[in-house]
Amino acid sequence: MQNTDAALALRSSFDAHGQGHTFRHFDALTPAAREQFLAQLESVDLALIARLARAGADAKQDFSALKPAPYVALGADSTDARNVGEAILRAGKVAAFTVAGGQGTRLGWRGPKGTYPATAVTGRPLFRVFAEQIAAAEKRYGCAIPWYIMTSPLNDEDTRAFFRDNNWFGRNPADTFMFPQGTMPSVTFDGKLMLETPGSLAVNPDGHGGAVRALSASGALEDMRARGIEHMSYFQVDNPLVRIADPVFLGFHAANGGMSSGEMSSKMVAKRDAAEKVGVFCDLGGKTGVVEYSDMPAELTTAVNAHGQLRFNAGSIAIHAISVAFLERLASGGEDGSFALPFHRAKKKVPYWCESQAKTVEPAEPNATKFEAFIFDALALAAKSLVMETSRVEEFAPIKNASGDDSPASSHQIQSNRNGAWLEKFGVKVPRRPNGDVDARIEILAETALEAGDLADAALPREIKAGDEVVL
Ligand code: UD2
Repeated sequence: MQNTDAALALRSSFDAHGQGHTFRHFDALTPAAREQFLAQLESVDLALIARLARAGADAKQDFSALKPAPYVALGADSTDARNVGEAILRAGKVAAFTVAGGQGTRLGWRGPKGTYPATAVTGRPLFRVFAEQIAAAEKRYGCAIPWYIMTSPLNDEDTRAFFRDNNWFGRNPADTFMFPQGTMPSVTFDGKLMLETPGSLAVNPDGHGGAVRALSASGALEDMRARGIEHMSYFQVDNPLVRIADPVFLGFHAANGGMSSGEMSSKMVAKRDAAEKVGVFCDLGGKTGVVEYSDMPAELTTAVNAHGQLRFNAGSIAIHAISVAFLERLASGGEDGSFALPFHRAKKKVPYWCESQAKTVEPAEPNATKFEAFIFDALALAAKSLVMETSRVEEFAPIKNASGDDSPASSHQIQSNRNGAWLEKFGVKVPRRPNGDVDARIEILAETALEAGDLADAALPREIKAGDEVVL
């Protein structure tokens, strides 16, 4: 559209919003580069950026009335929930949904996070772990569990190639649906859009909350409708212990206040300690929601009750069940736009085009504000929501950092601890260190067992020795 009226109109609208500097190098670009840049600029919602930039640092949340959220405690009677969950799985009403659009910068892995070798013995990549679990659940419930994966424009191509190279992990390719999420421009601390190169803006993936728009825009929601899917099992790409088709959780969710009326439900674990970097389920004036760890005031993060336990203890492990009807409602934004997820702001180091050096520069200090939407903000918009407690060792072994907490090493230990505990239930002797950790590497494949009880039919060793590597 270069040199057309539309291009001129776009330029003057950027001028009018104080963002005319983005056209600084425009006239020196090749025709093809101009065309590409104009397409990117056209997708920017200038009014939204202006509003977000104006909201600025003063947009502090009021936490004075914050209370811990209610939840279904570990050990609650789950027989009915399991029956409901198994019924909706058998009826083919459940899809899996992975958010895999993050940049994985903390881990320092050069490919999409889902390609990271995650398991304790065979080093199965995260995507394979999930694919095998979905396949085992499909077999058990005699249904298809279509798998939707949100990538980002930065890793979409590599993610698709990984699935192609691995022959879709033996599942029907038509049952895996990938789509990239959207992006948001980063802005300087005074609200100016930034150039990453003379012909492109600095942008970032728009957060996992971007899933709402991307699920709708990609046709994924329509695809779910056509397949008769009613609920999505939502999980992050970094947790190899996630239970994707958990009948108990899906049952509690779907039967929340009457069959099929649950809109969004979440799993929680008791926080490891006050400093653990997980959001916390809270009662936000009568509605359950998550307050992210970085937003929570320190005095609330560390507050303890009369028993000396953390008062805000319900850590979010980012596992949700979400109804398709609710997502459709969210995607439509509500008649007055009040149903849209808010954007959170974070100060980050964003590579930018340095005029004096005439190249893209990685800043040493945060130089920009990134805007991201979070899926858990949808909880407070749900008519019916529920939080269910689960055991950390059963379901949460995320891989986020290269070392220390939430690292490959800590994840391997938790995986072995979980698998050791499963084996002990069937009388297998498992070596443990004084701190209780299993002193061996144990991997249990999804085809062998999706939960501890499945080991009843498996051929098990009598004893595992310290330092053994075992795959079952
Ligand atoms: C997330 C939660 C935290 C806790 C923790 C549990 C947020 C903001 N915080 O922390 O409360 O539940 O997980 O492990 O979610 N992603 C996208 N697109 C994006 C950004 C992220 O798909 O634009 C995906 C990413 O690939 C990953 C997940 O979202 O699967 C979490 O992202 P993160 O690593 O930024 O979140 P984290 O670990 O700080």
